[in-house]
Amino acid sequence: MQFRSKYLVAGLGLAFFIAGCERDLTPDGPSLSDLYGTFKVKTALESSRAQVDFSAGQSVYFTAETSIATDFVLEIKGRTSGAVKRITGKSRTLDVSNALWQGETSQFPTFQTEVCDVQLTFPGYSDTLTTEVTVTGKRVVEATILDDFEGGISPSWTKFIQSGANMQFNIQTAPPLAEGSKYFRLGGTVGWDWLIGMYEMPKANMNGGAGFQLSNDAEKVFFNGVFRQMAGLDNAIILLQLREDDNGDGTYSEGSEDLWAVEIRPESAWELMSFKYSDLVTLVNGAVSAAIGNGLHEPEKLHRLSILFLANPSSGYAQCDADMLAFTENAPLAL
Ligand SMILES: [Ca+2]
Ligand SMILES: [Ca+2]
Ligand SMILES: [Ca+2]
Repeated sequence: MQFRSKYLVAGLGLAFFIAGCERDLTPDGPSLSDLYGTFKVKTALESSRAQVDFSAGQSVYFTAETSIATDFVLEIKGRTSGAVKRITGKSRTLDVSNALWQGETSQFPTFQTEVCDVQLTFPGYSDTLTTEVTVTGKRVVEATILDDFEGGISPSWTKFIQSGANMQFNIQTAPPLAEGSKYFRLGGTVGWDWLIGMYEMPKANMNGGAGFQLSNDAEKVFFNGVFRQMAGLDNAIILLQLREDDNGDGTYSEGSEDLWAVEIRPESAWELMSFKYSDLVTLVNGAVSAAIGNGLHEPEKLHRLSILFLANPSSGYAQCDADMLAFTENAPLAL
């Protein structure tokens, strides 16, 4: 009945007629007055709380109201980090259902504890609404983290690096950042082999030897990482390999047990990529092939994870950066 009182006040008899027709035509859809009125901001943008501690499980939502349903772009920007969270939609009102923020990032880096400027715009209209919210605690990542590189390169990795030219495989801190304040650089020139370097995380190095402790449901397990490639280059391949101890004898038998893989070819901007375990394939020289082992995706049998950094040996220097390598369950990682 809200629109009735609105139009009674406005004295628009015609609107009554339109609204009456609309109810017959689209009983469940938005009212015509929501769609075809004159655009006007009715309630300013507000934050549901001035301070939000994501580490304590808090979240924040934003409210605003316009006269008609319209496309909106809500952008939250960290004043210190430059991190951006973007929420888009089409509605007459912003509320907890369509403007909720739980500390995650749309555009890296991740948010710090900092003041964030919040801006609401409406494509096609000039109105810009603003407010602020202060992050007092960072989002807690629910994941089995292999490495976030914040403390250097984890000692749990074993590595093999070719003796090529301009070899990297080191920690970087120069912006633009991805997660936190450090990330890992893979780079080098190897003129005689596709392999430039390789890092492996054996099960024996995880959780004091207890292993990765992943779910046995391959539909629910995701490998995640944030990656980018040096601008102007496109020759790098990050090959992720997951070896399974199919027969449970404690070792991986080359050539007779499953080896799942995915090739990652990052763009120049940081991107969070997630791969569902059950989508991983067997690759032989880059081509999808028949499974080597029992052919079952069995995350609980993961024996070791390998990250191979490759490039065509004739293509010269190759370089990628990586951050926040982690497994998640039930959903891809959100940072
Ligand atoms: Ca990091
Ligand atoms: Ca085995
Ligand atoms: Ca298997």
